[in-house]
Amino acid sequence: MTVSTVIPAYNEARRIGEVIKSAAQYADEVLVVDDGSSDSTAKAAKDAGALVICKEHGGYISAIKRGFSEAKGDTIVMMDADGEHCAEDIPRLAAPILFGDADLVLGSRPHIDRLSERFINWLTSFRVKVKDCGSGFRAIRRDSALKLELSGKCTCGVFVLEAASLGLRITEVPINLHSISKRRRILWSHFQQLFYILHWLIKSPVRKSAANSR
Ligand SMILES: Nc1nc2c(ncn2[C@@H]2O[C@H](COP(=O)(O)OP(=O)(O)OP(=O)(O)O)[C@@H](O)[C@H]2O)c(=O)[nH]1
Ligand SMILES: [Mg+2]
Repeated sequence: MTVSTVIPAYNEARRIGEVIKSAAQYADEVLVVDDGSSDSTAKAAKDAGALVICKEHGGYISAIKRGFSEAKGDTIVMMDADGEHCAEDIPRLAAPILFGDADLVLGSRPHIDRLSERFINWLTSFRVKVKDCGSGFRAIRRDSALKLELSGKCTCGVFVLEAASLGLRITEVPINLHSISKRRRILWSHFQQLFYILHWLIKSPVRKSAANSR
């Protein structure tokens, strides 16, 4: 079984090199999807040894979907390029998939700063009982990842809800966060995201599935 790390990156030239070097210690392949950064993200990623896909701008979801289709590993770990995720957590995220116990493993953050994310979490938990449905640090079987449509402004809530509706076995593992100096902006897109989440809440069966916690 092999592990690919898929890193969507947009204007992350400053931090991406370190992220790739640390991810490469735990993954067989490190793939970066850059869709039109105006800085030197693609060059920094190549210099750090990643396989870089450059595409036309399409946003975060289109970048991770492209990463899913290009990844060679049986297990894909999605990870952010801004340095907040700790590469040392990759083996713990991938393990339940490698052992055949789960199809999707969510990285559960020690704290969720944004109010909008906490609200999305609460809403999502009406269908899938998870502690953190908005972390971008997740592991998923490649064949499962390729089944996801992922409509929405981001993956918050919808990733887990769609996965549950496909019958994927979902597990959560705690992750650590590096503290990075980055201003937390208000994600206005989360207001629009609520409509996509409501769509899945209405569409998916009433059964409340619980994710296993490790
Ligand atoms: N390719 C691509 N990557 C993106 C795009 N938007 C965000 N990303 C990447 O997706 C990851 C998550 O984006 P962030 O801006 O960190 O989102 P976040 O973690 O929810 O928000 P912060 O709390 O501000 O860090 C980062 O690696 C970004 O570079 C995009 O339009 N295209
Ligand atoms: Mg981030």
